[in-house]
Formats: sequence, structure tokens, C-alpha cells
Amino acid sequence: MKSRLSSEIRDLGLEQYVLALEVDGLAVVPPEVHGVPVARFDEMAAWLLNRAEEMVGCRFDLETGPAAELDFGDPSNVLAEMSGDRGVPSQFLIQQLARHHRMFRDLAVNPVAVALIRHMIGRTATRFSSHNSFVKWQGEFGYGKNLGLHCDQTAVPLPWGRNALTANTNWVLTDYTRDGGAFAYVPGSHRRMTQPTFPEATRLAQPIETPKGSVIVFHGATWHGAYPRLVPGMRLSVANYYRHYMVLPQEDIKGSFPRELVDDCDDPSAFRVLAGFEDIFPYRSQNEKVPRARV
Ligand SMILES: O=C(O)CCC(=O)C(=O)O
Ligand SMILES: [Fe+2]
Repeated sequence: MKSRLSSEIRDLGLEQYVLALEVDGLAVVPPEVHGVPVARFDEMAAWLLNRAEEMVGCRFDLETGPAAELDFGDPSNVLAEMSGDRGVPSQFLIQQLARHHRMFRDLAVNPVAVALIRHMIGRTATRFSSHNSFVKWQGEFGYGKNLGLHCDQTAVPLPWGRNALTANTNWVLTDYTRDGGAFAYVPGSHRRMTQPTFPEATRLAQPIETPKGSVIVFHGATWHGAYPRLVPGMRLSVANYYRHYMVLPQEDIKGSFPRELVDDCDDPSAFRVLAGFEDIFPYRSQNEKVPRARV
């Protein structure tokens, strides 16, 4: 029988995850399938805790959280505010990870993650959007009463089609439990092809309770957010976010990524393509041929 699955999906044996993406809009892929050793997750967590300390100015510990009370200045909480809720944030993002360490570049070109994302967005149309870590600690508010439920492709005007305009991977660096601030999502919601409606979305939301080492892959139209972390300690993830090449990236990777870093990763040619370095758009100067007057 003819199949629309790419050869990568078949070669890597990912059919069951493709089915989950089609039906639920989300798949959880364990380490024995994506191939990144669990020890690497500990290295990434250790690196991120150090980086958090450098950025924030106090120690961060997986068991106890930040060592000081933190002041956000402007305490805006974007996901909560989307549903008109305000509260104290208990997380921040460490951005631009791919330029900071090779292990994050390797993760961004992981063949299993990229094959699943390309299945949703398109083989040749997939590009990087951003490489960020969500650094979360104990806090009752979290994303507020609606769990910050949203679709990542929200900025693209409706109507959406079935093809993903963006798609995401969340690499799970610490065990996800509901009380520990797990990812929340509504199964099958990507098939509605529209923004979440409340309070229905919150009622239908389910936690992804999965151990450190998994990667959660999801469609840009899947309704998702997170539960507040009610217990001490921290929840860490790396969100490698991808886009269709007609969608604006979050980070200006094509314009500002240090080119000399690209060869220092598991798959430089995939990295180059996904970073958009070979794209003609957006151009910075006249790129179309100009005729010359014959004299
Ligand atoms: O885990 C979370 O806090 C939500 C992650 C999220 O919304 C995303 O990666 O797009
Ligand atoms: Fe999101």
C-alpha cells in the first residue's frame, strides 16, 4: 500500500508516534527511541542551573529551587494574561541555547525529533524558531486558573489548515508530575484548528506525567500549558521550537547565529538547512538579477 509517511519515519520506526501526533496532536518519545542518553539530560540540567545562577544572581538547586526570593520588576506573565489572569510568575526562560553549547545544537538536529516535526510541518519547509529552556520552581499561581492553555501557532490568522504552521519539542530534564508542574494539554485539540475555548479547555486538560529523558512532541495547534508547581524544587525543560518557513521565527537565527559554531554539531548540513542559512528570504540587499543597458 502507498503511504504518505516519509522514509525517515519508516526507517526510524516512528509510526506509532506519528499516529499519536495525528490523533492526539502530541507524542511522548522515550530515550530508547530518540537515542539521547539520559546522562546527557543531567549534563544539560547542570549547565542550565549554572547559567540561571549567572543570569539571576543566586544559586538554583533542583531539590530546593532558587536560593533567594526573586524580583521580576515587571511581573507580567504572558500566558496567564492571555486569559485575563494576573499573578506572581515562578519561571523564566533561558534563551538562545543553540549558540551557548554544542549539546543544545545536537538536540536541535536530533533525527527522531526532526523527522516527527517534519512530518507535521513539511519535509523541506521546516526551520528553527527558537531554542529555550523553561526554568520553573514552586509557585501556586503558575500560569493561572486556565493553566496558560494556548496554541503555539496563535499569531497566525485563522483559518488554519491541518498542516502544522509551527511544531514544538519539549525535552524533559526533570521528572514531570502533575504537582511538580507537568505540561498540560487537551488530546485531539489540534483537530479543532482554532484557539482554546474556556472553561472547556481547562476541564479537558490532562497532565503529561513522564520521567526525565522523554521528549514531548506536539503540533502548533495543540492546546497546551502547564500545571503550577506545588511542591519544592524545580522543573526544567528545553523547548526546541520549529516553524514552517513562511512563519516568522522567534529568534533571528538566520540573521545572527554565529556561523562558525555550525560545524560543531552532530549534523552540520541539517543544522544549516533548519537554521535557514540557505534561504533566499529575507534578503538583505538586491538579490534578483539586474539587466545592463547595452552600450
Ligand atoms: O511547560 C510549559 O510551561 C509550557 C511550554 C510551552 O508552552 C511551549 O514550549 O510552547
Ligand atoms: Fe507553548
